[in-house]
Amino acid sequence: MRVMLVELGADRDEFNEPIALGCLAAALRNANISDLNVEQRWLMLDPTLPTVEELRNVEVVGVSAQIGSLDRLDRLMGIVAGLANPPVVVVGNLLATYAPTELLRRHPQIVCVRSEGEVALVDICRRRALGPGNAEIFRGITNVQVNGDLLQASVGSKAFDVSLLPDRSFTARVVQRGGIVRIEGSRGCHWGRCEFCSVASRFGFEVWRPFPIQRIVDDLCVLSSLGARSPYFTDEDFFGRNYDRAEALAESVITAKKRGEIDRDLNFFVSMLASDFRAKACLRALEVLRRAGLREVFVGVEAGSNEQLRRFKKKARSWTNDSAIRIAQRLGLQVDIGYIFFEPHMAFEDLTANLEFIRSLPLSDCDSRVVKKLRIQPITTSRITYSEVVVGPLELDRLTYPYKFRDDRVGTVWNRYSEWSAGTKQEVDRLLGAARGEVPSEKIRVKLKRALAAVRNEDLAALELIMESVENRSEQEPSARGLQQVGARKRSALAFATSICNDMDSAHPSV
Ligand code: B12
Ligand code: SF4
Repeated sequence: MRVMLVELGADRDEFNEPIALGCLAAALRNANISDLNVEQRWLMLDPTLPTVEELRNVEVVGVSAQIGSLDRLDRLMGIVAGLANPPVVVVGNLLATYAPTELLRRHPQIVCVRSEGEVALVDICRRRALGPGNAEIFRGITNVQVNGDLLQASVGSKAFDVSLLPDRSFTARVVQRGGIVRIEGSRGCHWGRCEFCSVASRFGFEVWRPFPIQRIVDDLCVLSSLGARSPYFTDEDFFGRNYDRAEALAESVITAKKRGEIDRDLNFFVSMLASDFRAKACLRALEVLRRAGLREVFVGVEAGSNEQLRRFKKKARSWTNDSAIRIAQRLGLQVDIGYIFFEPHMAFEDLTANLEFIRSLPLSDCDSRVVKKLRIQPITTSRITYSEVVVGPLELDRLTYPYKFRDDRVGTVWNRYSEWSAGTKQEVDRLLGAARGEVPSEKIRVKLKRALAAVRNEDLAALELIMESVENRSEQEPSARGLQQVGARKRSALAFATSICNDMDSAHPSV
């Protein structure tokens, strides 16, 4: 039986290892389906869609559809339509998870798998292996959680073997291209309540599932042998409040490094909650993790305004966030943050609080874009909370609802800022990807991160000028000369960051 897995790629110029494909390929190969042949295609590596010829004897096509991949999905469905005996097309990942109804309206012949795909895809392939028609029963939305029963509608499967290592067919090429190698240590989030976040609709409320320590260490050994030196943990909540487990994991990594099973220089990145820093056991674990190679932590700060944090139902207030960042830095870790500067219900004062807060943080290594607006995502509580500001239907390919700001002045600031910053997004995305990925040396990463921090500071300077002019109700273009000057500084900061990135590209071995 031939199965083709296709990762359609994103519209960002980041070279992220398609770990979902690796998980699905491993689950299929582990499933004892007779004569199974699994091929994997990643359009970021080879942008050509599979042809009619290539698809001719394929029985199941598993498509991973992220934000910004809809045009490729449409084209793929066009190719499939040209086949006399079309395969079963199973679509998973973000578009299928968060907008299955809209996707099925567009392509009624597909099977949409919400959330995790390991169990569902194996089951669909098993059915298909019994002969054409058998997979037909899956048509429509599937959360297959088999346990003897089909189409049992619950999200967040516990039924698959979490000790199974993902297939790593693409890792070596990701390393060669200076891309981002991904690894999983857990799934879900113990908090799961943040208004804007979709983690609960994927895994269930307050569900956090750790992977076995040995699996993570084994996976790191494989990555290390493939040349990866800076894997990125995709976990939304690396600790899951289980700090002793994290410490034990760190000890195991240290041992594996001593034994030469993991390269001594391997370092890694994790995402954590600001509230974690309040637990003594977490600080202990962080110390051991740092010795094991923890380089950087990402903290979802999201806002400086406590009103906004309360509306977001974050498990932190501005003081929790402030002290988290300072503690992380004292421990010698690089810190990156998530920040949702603009929110539809905010007052102008919240904008000011957000600007003051971000300026007060010692964020020399934070490379992320910080002037962003909230995305109202489907299947989140924010869709209900903000329903009165939503002004149109779901934008399927972006997975967001368009909205207006309650305070017109906030809306004006956002529009003027967006206009000012338009045009540099692709370039910044490429630089961000390079700073997060495999690098020729950690010194260069730090240099690039600092250069990106300088770009971010110019964004804040422009925002401040725009806010001042809107607050003073200036009829004029917002301090046009000042903005031009900031724009010129931003361009030169970007040129500097780009030169570092180009040096990095030439230092990577050729592909
Ligand atoms: C790495 C990452 C990124 C990277 C790379 C993204 C990329 N395009 O590759 C970067 C930093 C660029 C990024 C950016 C953004 N991201 Co992001 N990101 C992640 C993160 C942390 C890891 C993804 C991952 O590798 N997971 C591990 C793999 C194994 O899981 P998976 O991909 O979900 O695959 C499973 C299922 O989806 C399913 N599946 C997948 N493919 C298929 C195919 C078939 C056939 C089947 C059956 C099943 C199936 O089975 C897989 C195994 O169980 C997730 C959080 C998370 N932990 O998933 C957020 C996440 C995906 N990101 C999110 C968001 C919001 C964004 C941004 C919009 C943020 C912003 N404001 O700019 C941008 C969008 C950029 C873009 N245009 O794509 C949200 C998406 C929510 C939503 N409803 O849209 C997530 C879920 C975080 C969150 N909790 O809110 N992101
Ligand atoms: S802490 Fe992070 S992952 Fe958890 S619900 Fe909030 S935003 Fe989502």
